[in-house]
Amino acid sequence: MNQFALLHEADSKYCFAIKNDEIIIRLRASKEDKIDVYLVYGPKYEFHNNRYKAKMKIQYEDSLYKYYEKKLKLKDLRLAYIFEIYENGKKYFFCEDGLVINYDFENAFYNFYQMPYINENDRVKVVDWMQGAVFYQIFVDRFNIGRSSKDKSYIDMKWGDKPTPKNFAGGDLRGIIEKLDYLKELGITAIYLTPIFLSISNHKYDISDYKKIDPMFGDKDDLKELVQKAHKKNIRIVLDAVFNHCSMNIAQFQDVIKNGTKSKYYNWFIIDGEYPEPEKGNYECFASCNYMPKFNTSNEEVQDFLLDIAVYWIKECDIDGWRLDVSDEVSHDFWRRFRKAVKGVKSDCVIIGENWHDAYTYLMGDQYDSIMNYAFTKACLDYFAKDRLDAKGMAAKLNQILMRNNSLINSMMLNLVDSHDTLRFFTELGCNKKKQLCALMLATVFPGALCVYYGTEICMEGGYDPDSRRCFNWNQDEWDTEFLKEFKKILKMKKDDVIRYGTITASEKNGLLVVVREYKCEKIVLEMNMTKKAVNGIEPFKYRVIRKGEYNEKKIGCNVAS
Ligand code: ARE
Repeated sequence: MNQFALLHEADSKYCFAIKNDEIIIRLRASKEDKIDVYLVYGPKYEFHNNRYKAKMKIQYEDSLYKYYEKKLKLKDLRLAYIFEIYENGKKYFFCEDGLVINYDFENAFYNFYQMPYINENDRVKVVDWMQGAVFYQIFVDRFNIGRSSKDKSYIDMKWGDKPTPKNFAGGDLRGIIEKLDYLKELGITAIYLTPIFLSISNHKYDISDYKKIDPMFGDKDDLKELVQKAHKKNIRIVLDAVFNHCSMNIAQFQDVIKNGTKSKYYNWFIIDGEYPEPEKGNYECFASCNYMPKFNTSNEEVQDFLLDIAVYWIKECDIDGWRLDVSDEVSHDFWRRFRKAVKGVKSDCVIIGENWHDAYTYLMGDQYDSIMNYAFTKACLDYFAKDRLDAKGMAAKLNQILMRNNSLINSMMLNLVDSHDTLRFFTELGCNKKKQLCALMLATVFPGALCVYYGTEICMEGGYDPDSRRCFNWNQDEWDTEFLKEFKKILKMKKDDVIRYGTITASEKNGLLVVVREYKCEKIVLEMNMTKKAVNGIEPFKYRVIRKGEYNEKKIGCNVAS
């Protein structure tokens, strides 16, 4: 047995409460080892004479490891446990002392693993509506121009012209309100808007007043109306919180430019020198964009300022969540306060970080609920577009991604294949519609929420920013209605309990990617063929979905024919 591969950590993604009296325990082992693993557990204060033993099941397998899992319902919330491992008839124990041949249960006081107590407020809370949500991401300037009397003189491109980094097409909040029926019909349950507050750019990631909606997009009443009308249709609204940085035009930064160290806002930013000098770039900013000075989020005054904004829009307009821009460059300390403030006014308001990398330390229940799952995006690129992964590699990759976090967090992940920051996935695929449907099907069956970038449903194309931000094409004569029909069918599946709450296994069989979701006595099996020849009746770039209930078996989402 490869004992170096064995891993367990108490109070982590390897041991976490899913309810007040239910926990999941995981053990990592080498993929090569042929072993049987049992969990030996009991009430902490009685472990020496009152124990149970349960077999653990392999639930995940990546390229190096397999992960055993066991769910336990507890009567006593103070749990002691160790692992009993069999290899070639030989017995071992794995405990806080590592791998041992004998374990002295009579004197087991120091070296068992433990869940000392399940404290309600330490447990990860699930935002129920996130499980199985279908998000629609809108880059506001490019979705739709509503009927309004707003000053349109800023618009400097014709709807449908090729976007440049700086031009304005005129999309706004009223435009979204007018398309709510369209979105409802598509199967959307939440909308994520890129920033909408006062800013001179078309993307509005450089904000100069966080309490004012940019007049290009509308006003507070428009946002209120959007939220109210969306709520009536059971659609939630999530806004973009740009709290890492602001615009250099914000009053506080301008004050520092004028008064330097004498400004009461000097410590709101991170400046090297008496005055910030944009030409010199002697202050921290987003990437190397001088016009986006970085907030000093370790400063409590800055924290208070930003928390006030976060709470303001929930109270004023009843929004349902925040997507956090560049969240990995903002302090954990701030996000902990942010969570308390936000959940304090609306407990099911979702918090979604924009961390492109492993965000485990933000996802332990005290900061965000979810992140934009760019690791999933990358896996999809490698499997569907770039031929860098085969089904076996893809299954291993998906398992590895799932093992980054506990399963409650996985059930709220925002899975996406593209966004305003990437090329359009359809373009990455060389405009292959079959592959696009396969990728969207996988993203639907995968645990969590799905995020659809506006225009995906009508096969919009686009290269890197700004090309990924083209105007939505409202000319229905140019839509592929067959594709749209298939796409809607896929989205419908997200509502299914087995997809919302089920466990997942991902594996490879005969070159097919096989994803199985199980919940109570329901089971859904997705088989996908990305090879160049037909396998088990599934043509290349096609999939088959079979639902297996307790008493029935039927095909529900089958597009096996080419
Ligand atoms: C503008 C130009 C770009 C140019 C850029 C830099 O349009 O062509 O490359 O400036 O000079 C917003 C606008 C952008 C604008 C940018 C700067 O939307 O159009 O770009 O402001 O003015 C990293 C960050 C991640 C960030 C991406 C873009 O970690 O947080 O880069 N995403 C958010 C938003 C953006 C937004 C900003 C941040 C700034 O979603 O829309 O840009 O507020 C790897 C790394 C990631 C990296 C990722 C992409 O995977 O690990 O960390 O993300 O690549 O580069």
